[in-house]
Amino acid sequence: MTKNLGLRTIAETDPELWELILAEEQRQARTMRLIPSENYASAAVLEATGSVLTNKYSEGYPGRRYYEGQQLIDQVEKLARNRAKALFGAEAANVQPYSGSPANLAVYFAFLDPGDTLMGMALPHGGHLTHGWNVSITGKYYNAVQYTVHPETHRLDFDAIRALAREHRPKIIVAGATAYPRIIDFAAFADIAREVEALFVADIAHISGLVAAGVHPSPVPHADVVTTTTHKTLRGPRGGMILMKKKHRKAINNAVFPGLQGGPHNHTTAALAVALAEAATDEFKVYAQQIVDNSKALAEALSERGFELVTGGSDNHLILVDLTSKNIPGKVAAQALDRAGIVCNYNTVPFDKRKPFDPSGIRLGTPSLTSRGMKQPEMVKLAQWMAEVVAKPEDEALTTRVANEVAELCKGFPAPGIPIR
Ligand code: DSN
Repeated sequence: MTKNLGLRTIAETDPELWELILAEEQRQARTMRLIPSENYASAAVLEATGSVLTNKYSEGYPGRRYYEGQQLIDQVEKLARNRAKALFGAEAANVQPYSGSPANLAVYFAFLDPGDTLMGMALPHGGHLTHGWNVSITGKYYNAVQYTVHPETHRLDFDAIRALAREHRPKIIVAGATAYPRIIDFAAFADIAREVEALFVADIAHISGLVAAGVHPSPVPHADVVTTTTHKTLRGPRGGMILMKKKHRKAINNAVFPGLQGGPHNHTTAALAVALAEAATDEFKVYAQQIVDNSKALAEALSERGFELVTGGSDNHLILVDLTSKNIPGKVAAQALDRAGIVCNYNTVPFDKRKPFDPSGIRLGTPSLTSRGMKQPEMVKLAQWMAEVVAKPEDEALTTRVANEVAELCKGFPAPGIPIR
């Protein structure tokens, strides 16, 4: 008897797509993933993401919805919200943003009018598109003022940031980065924001897992609002979240819904609740510390092999390598490394002389490798492979040999959420 269409597996209904999923599973299992914004969600997080909660519409918030049938969804959203508040010590939380960009946009929508001044870190210096970069809606609808890192140290320069804030009197100051390898001093940002009477927003998308585990200082005591994605170091589903002081709850909630979004993605909210419970465990604290230890070990091993690191090292999950002295563009290096089973992304470095689509650097991060249980010895092996490949990017025999060695190493470190088939 043939099964009803709705009961068949992907393999039965869509073998072409199923093959692609299996192949991607293998790619993720056989390679060393160094993209610092990626991770392996746990089997439990994936299970919630694939649950029937995807079937439900729930515009509104728990207790105030525009659809009936919310008896269980309300409980799911409250669980996620309460776990977020407890984990980060926040007064209030909104777990509905679809991802980090909508979370940031909702915050701006709550507090800014078009043309108001927004101050954030310039994208080529490590900021994010939504911190006011010119091609983003946030750079087009608002008067965006962009701070950079110090021309020599390549670290945040609080004297320059303060001077810029005094000059432009922004309504919002954003701290946070996508390519900054050092601790961010949130108290220093808060002090500047207070002085110019700006709202202080911290975007901790990259580091929220480190903050949750206490291995990076938290902005929660200092910031009016904290935004984050949920799928990077926090290791949850793809999504976003906003933490805030209670006094901002109404404005932010109204900005997320009905201001910017429709129905929340309940399957994602449930998966976030799972991830937040995982992040509250001692095991996660050990994991987060190991991310940082691995990053430092990889940075040291790369430096020993002549790689020039922006700021000279790393105190978080991320390393930015300037390949100028190796005479190889970031894109050529990233593509050769990808062929060798080492997956990273090319990236601008501060004051880059090359173009963003063909920049001087590569960006590395240790969250995914650490999720597989890799430690300092594997970081040293990785640095050795990277040095070999970057020295001879066109050598196909070399990249094939390294890809095979990487795959062999990966077999000993199963990736969370990927079944061994
Ligand atoms: N796309 C993310 C990253 O790779 O850093 C930022 O949102």
